[in-house]
Amino acid sequence: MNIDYGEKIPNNVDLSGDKTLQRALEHWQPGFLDWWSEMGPEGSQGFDVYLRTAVSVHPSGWTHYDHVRMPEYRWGIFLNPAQADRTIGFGDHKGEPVWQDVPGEYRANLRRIIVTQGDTEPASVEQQRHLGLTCPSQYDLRNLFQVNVEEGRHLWAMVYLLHRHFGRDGREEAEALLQRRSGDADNARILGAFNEKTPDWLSFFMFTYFTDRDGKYQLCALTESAFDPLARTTRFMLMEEAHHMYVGESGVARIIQRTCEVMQEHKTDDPAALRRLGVVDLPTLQRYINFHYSVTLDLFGADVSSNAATFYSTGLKGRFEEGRIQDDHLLKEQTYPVLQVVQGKLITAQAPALNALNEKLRDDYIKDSLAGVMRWNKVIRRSGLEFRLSLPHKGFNRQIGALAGVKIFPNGQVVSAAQWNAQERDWLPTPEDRAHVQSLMGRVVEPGKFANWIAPPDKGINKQSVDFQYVRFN
Ligand code: BYC
Ligand code: FE
Ligand code: FE
Repeated sequence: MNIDYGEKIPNNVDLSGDKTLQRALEHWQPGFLDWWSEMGPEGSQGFDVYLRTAVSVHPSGWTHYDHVRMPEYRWGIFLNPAQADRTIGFGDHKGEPVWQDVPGEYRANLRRIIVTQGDTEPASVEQQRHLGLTCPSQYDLRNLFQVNVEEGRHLWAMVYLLHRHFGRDGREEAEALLQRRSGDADNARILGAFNEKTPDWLSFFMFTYFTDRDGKYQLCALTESAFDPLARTTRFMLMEEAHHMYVGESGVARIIQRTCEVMQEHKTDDPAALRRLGVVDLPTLQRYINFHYSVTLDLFGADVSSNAATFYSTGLKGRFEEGRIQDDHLLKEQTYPVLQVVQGKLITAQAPALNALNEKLRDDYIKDSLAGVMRWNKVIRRSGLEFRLSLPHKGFNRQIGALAGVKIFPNGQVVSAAQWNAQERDWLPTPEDRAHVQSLMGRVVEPGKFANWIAPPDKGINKQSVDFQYVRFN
């Protein structure tokens, strides 16, 4: 299961054993590299960056760390080993052997899922492409680039499936993945959150905390897939994902830490004063949480969705930790609670469980998201301050599903458009908030130095010191 780096496209799928496929992917590769140089991290071309590269898919030793010239990063194709005799765990085909090829009748849906997953990966790189110019430290710059190269590799993972299993339309979809652009008016990325801007590092950390976590949950649902190549590739992607969420959680925690230090030192919680002192005040941080959390909740799709029911029944996409759930894994009889607004009030209705699978995955996600917010609050509590961060109500600021368009405050109160408009500034980042955060963004690249608005991390990467030279600028 070691990865062959002697090949033009590093892989552990015996690519050289299928010359036609190898040629097709080698044909796609220059297009990918062109996309990377046009839309990948700005100004990074000559940098040597201390990056981890996958050298095996074995959990105990899959990483290798070294300085890599950025555009020479070796993107490759890595699948977890096949599990012998794996059977389908849910839906109408439960108990049958998993599929190594795509059944004709599920081809369109599988392609759509793979394309949607694949589309988010380059989208996030595009969203983050200017951030290197305003990094708060070398350590953070290195983490940004690590996330970016791995999202690039996640695109490769999906493109491999498209080329290998979907013939000509797969190749066309792979091409289209390089054509769409985040935020483009004519050719946007597929899902809402991936067309938003990531203009500053607070947004970046919020994105990697909240939106990469959608990645975790969607990938977990796909590791259950009856289509075994998808299950195996998403399982490996998840190993990389953990670091992305760590970058987000620890990044936000370090911002909170620094703000609390300044609050204590100057004995103030006045946002205007704190802004003058060059840190992110906690109410602004809360508004960024509200924004990124609500935009990410939309990524789970409509609360009641016939697509979700079909994906599950046909074995394409399971639930989070399907194997650990004690039920019939068919869900024909069960119901699941979903929120609705009836006569201006939020009520809980019961939907058929099969149709409510997007909502179920969203609920699993919410639990996980909350845990990190509690850890952020510990940072504040340890500083002896009263302020507490929270997640807004599930219905806050939603654009997808039954609650789309309904105005709901963070506390869950359904309000009129007029009430919403009067208070929106308290709940979502204002242009002034964004301008303030933007004003903090300088560029700090001296090893071991950090911008004023963020505390250093507790530890470096791969047991290196915090002041290690993570990036050589040449
Ligand atoms: N924005 O029946 P519904 C990651 C559309 S993140 C815009 O609920 P479904 C990463 C939907 O397409 C993980 N449109 O849809 C993170 C449909 O359109 P049509 C990404 C949306 O299919 C950070 C209609 O609304 N992976 O990896 O049940 C950095 C009806 O909706 C949105 C996946 O998402 C939206 N937010 O559910 C890098 C997994 N939501 O057909 C990477 C694959 C829905 O009416 N995707 N629509 O025109 C899926 O499983 C499903 O497509 C979704 C949507 C769960 C996303
Ligand atoms: Fe990814
Ligand atoms: Fe990620």
